[in-house]
Amino acid sequence: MKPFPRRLLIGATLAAAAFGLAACEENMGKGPVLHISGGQIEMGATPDRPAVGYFTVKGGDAPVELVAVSADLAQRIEMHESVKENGMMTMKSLTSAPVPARGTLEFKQGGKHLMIWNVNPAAVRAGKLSLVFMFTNNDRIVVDLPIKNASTAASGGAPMDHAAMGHGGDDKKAADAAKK
Ligand SMILES: [Cu+2]
Repeated sequence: MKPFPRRLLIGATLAAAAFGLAACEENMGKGPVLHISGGQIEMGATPDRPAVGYFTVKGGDAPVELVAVSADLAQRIEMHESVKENGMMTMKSLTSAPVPARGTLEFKQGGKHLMIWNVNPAAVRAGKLSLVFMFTNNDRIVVDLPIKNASTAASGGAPMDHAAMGHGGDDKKAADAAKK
């Protein structure tokens, strides 16, 4: 007969001591747990442009705030929000973002987003960046988000299309001139 695993015994004892058995069982069963449910990083159109990060956080039983996101393989990460002010879209930087209890916090295009400077080429080659999400309840969640190349995302990988992307006006002028 196998002995009961020691690790499980310790875990159960600690949980029972901290929360009482009923709370523990409820949590282990179906209670929501704070987690990152998905996301991606889109590289800048040119290497000097920051990458942008989007993701979804699902809340646990209690409301918390996301206070920082960091990565070993990036120089700097900021949380931003795109907002309309006097009819103009601007970005402001965020020091925190709320995750409602049992709710959702979304960083998505046109809203909250991560700006990521100097993603290490090793991460780009690997196609993913390991991010650390830090919350007010001291949870630290590490998640690998896939890295998408801006040029492939926008143009199906054709380098000419990529080069033309930021210069639509000029190209049209050139095309018009060529017609004459
Ligand atoms: Cu931004």
